[in-house]
Amino acid sequence: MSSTHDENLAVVLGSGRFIRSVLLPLLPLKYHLFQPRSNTFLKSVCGESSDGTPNPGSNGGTYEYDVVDSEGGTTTKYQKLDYIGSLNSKPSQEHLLTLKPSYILVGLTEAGITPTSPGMIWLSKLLKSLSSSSSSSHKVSLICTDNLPQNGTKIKSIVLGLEPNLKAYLEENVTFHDAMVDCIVSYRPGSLYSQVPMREILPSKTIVISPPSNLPTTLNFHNVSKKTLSNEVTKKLLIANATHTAIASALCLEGYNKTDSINTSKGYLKYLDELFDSEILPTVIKVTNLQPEECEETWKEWRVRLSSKSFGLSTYFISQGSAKKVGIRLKETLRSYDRVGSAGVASVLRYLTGGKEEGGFRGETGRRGGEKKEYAPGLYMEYGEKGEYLFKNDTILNIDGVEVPLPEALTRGRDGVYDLSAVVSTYLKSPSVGLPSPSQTLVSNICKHLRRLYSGESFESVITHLDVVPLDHSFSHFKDVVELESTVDDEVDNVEIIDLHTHLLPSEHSDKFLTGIDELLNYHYLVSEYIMSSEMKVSEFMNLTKERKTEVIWNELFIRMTPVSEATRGVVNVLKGLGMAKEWKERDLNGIRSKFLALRASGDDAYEESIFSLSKIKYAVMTNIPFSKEEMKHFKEGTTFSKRYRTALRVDPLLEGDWGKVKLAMAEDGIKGSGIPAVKKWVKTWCSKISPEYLMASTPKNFTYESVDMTQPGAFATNVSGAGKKRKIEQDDDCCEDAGEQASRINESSDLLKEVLLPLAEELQLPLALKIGCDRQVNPTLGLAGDGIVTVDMSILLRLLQDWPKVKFLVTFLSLENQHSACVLKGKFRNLHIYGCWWYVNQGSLIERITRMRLEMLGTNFTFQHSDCRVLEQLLYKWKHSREALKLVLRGEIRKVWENGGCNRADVRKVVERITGGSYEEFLKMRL
Ligand code: FIX
Ligand code: ZN
Repeated sequence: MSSTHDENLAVVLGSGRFIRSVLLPLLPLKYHLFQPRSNTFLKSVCGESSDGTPNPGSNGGTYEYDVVDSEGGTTTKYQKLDYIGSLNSKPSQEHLLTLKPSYILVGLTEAGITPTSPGMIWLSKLLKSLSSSSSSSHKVSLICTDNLPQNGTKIKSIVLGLEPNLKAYLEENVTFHDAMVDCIVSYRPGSLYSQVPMREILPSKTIVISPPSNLPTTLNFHNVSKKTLSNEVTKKLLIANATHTAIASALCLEGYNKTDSINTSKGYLKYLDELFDSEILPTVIKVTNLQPEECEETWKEWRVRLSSKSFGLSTYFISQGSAKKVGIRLKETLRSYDRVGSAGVASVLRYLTGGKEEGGFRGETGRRGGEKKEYAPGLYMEYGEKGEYLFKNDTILNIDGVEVPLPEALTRGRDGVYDLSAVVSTYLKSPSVGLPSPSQTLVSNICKHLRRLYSGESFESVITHLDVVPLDHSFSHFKDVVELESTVDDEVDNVEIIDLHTHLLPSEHSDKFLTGIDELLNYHYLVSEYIMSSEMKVSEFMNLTKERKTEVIWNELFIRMTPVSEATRGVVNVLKGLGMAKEWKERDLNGIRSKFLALRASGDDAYEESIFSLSKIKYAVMTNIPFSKEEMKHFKEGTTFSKRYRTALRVDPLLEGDWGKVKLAMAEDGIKGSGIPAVKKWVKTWCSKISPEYLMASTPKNFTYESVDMTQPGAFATNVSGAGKKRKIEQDDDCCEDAGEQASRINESSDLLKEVLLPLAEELQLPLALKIGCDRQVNPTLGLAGDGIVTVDMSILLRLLQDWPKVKFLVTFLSLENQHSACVLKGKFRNLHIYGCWWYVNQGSLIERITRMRLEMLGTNFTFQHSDCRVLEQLLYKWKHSREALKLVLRGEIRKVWENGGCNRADVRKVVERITGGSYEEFLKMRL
């Protein structure tokens, strides 16, 4: 027994699998280990006497653990202990107090870090005995491996609570390191009491501690500053652990009991990638000073470990406590993003739905029965016909003044006894999660996914089609037409819309950000309306300053005349919506100008956000023109902007075959060469820079597309990517491998559409958005306002759809007649999605007519509208007008459904959500 201080002596409190297989082997120390409660480990190392008591551990012993490599190979390793005892036994307790260690290693699990746990009580006694010993100035380091934020600091405060007199001694001599630990540890299958740890190869950041200790920093053990530790903790919690929580319960529900089953479907990892890219990464960057690259690195490393076929953890085991894990690991993400993460939360809640039973709560996967297995002490899985499992819960919700355990509240929510959204919202607000005011979208998304899971739909199907609205039996059928109509109005008014084509640019692109009354009144729709009635010469008008143009348009269209057109009514609507009814009434243009300035006083980004939120627009797709130097400079500079905007690459000159413009833009971007490969490279560079939702162009009046007969001599050289009649539907033709080689033979009369745009759309899996039916510059003196309309030959689109079955086409038309033919085509081609009522058909009466026709012909497989806004505030009126038209259509159409056999709010919501963006997002994801 040592009575003097030993530089290499470590007291180990706890005998968990992690500390045994990770920390002890990592440090070159002599260990005296104390089991806090039971003595099973002690017995397994030292054996037991005939009366069942463990042999004394004074001589220590050796234990085994397994290390699994990436190939699945297992190596058994051995770790020596100089002493092993139990805090239950008097001799061990006495032995502990004789020790003078330099290190105290704590591995007690979260429940053990409390003032009443034996581990903490004996730790305090040990420190007290050290403080009163002759060598009390000897330094001691305490390292804790329990997954608790600021674990060292927490332990220190517990010790001080138990032994307040130790304050000065602890300050002077004991360093309580905060630590982050990271290593997946399971147990050797079949080992008694799951005693033998089985761990993965140590990851690079296995243990990170702060403040730095005098132990050497190694590849897996890091001494770091407080700041670095906090970043490491954030990365682990919000990236690695968050994705674990978002999938573990779902795996249980699908009947998988090991995490490596994540590989059974491509959908799981794809979902986690999407969660990381679209929700976790933006959140982490926002809430920390971490760079995207290091977060991506963390996800990359974790992703490999998570999907390692050779190392799976018990999904049931790790789903324990997930009600709280949602709070710790996913809350930040859910605060500002909710689309993907909400599915993970729904899977947790579905898993935690159950009824009280002896020993815990009983849930059902409903998937399979099987052998009863204990996954944690006293907790079982699959012990019946319905994939039952027993789980613990300590989250209690206060529902209408009554305390109800979460599993029971969820069961009642599922069965319609409680309002499910009230249960979900109470859970999110409860201390378990701690989101004081969860957004409505978050609650409704979680409920949406949860209902689908309750109805028996698999998690895989839910995440593949995130935006589907489930059948909801908790809503009853409409009792009368009044209720039906008011529900339709309510759903249409409140749906968050995806605006899939606008000309808006974010406030950060300052010179391109259009806002305020002068921009509103200079809109080209109003310019053309003004010029048609005014006697002012067009050239004279065009030469006026913007402010002067505003004034003449105001006087003519808003004072001399009554604003009855769609565009003029829109301006009045904006004024009303932004609190300028008085100024409108008094026709006070200057008052309006100052009010707009005042609205922007708190910053353009805040103002911009308020317009999006007032208009209830989820996000708007921009039109980003690589031919515009001024616009692209913002992307080149990497200016960041609000997530309310998404990008689209506008490439009209490629469609028009305008080599001149293309070459000029390429030269400006420093691209050498002018052949097909160079153009492709240029477009690809922009795609990787701005990550567009789609490529887009509006077709010129004389736009044609001829299929090329590939049997003709030379056809292959000019159709390297497979365009032409040979390339028919369902034909999986990969002949574009050598495109680069072939392309050198192509000269500038090459067809940019067939040889660049369409092949690239296919290669990059980017839809091609076409706006068809504009007759540009029928009156060129009017500039933007001088474009007309043309009805086009629909066989052109037909040929495109036939020849390019792997390219998705998003198409809208200007001519009413074409709209009908488009519906017919959509009924034949899955690679077509029609959207919006554009420009000359963006009028209430026409929107109604087109939308009704589309519903009748296509169900909900279309997007009813896009705004084409150029000025921020137009979002307010364009969408208001379109929502009004939609309400009128749906009141009638839903009524027909209701008269047929009844329907409810969920049925209305499904229609509304699909045609205002849901179908579009589904189309983008669809595999052709
Ligand atoms: O091609 C387009 O994207 C059109 O929307 C524009 O050219 C047009 O000027 C417009 O703003 C229509 O609303
Ligand atoms: Zn447009």
